[in-house]
Amino acid sequence: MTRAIYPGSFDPVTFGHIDIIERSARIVDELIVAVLTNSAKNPLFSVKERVTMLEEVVSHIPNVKVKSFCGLLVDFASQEEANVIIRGLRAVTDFEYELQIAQMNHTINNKIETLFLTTSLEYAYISSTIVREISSYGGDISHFVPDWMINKIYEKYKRNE
Ligand code: COD
Repeated sequence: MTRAIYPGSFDPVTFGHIDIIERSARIVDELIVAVLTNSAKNPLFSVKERVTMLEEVVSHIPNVKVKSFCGLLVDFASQEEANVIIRGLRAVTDFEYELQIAQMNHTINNKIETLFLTTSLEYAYISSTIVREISSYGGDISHFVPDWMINKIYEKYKRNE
């Protein structure tokens, strides 16, 4: 049985992430989408909010669970008895960063492999950073996130005004 972890910040989850989740859930037996809690970034959504949004997003996929983790990713993977880490690749810039992390994780625990899925063309340009930037100016984010998330994102900026 293959159990995989798809880790990330997911602040917020986008169509790019959802595409990677749906495609990797078809490849592995069990997928755990894992939200990092010890991020240095100043997040827009709390970890609890991100987990709740992800749970909504994956509710139609039976072999996917959502969890949060702190500490090292490889330690969390071992704890969950997962031997695969899924990552999405958009561009060469992603590749350089991802290669370094994958090699480092494999050095720390050589039982864990990183599997890269290339982004679908229609989502290649989407990032959580771009969604936060555009929504902070009240711009249209309907091409990047599910409809039910749009007001939740705008609300965050209204509260911060
Ligand atoms: N299309 C395809 N893939 C996408 C898209 C898109 N449009 N957008 C994002 N993705 C992919 C990203 O490339 C990434 O693979 C994944 O989705 C999650 O992206 P983010 O931005 O939400 O999450 P990251 O990259 O900030 O997550 C970083 C981790 C939390 C995984 C990393 O910091 C980590 O493992 N930290 C734990 C501590 C640790 O073990 N450190 C050692 C490794 S740095």
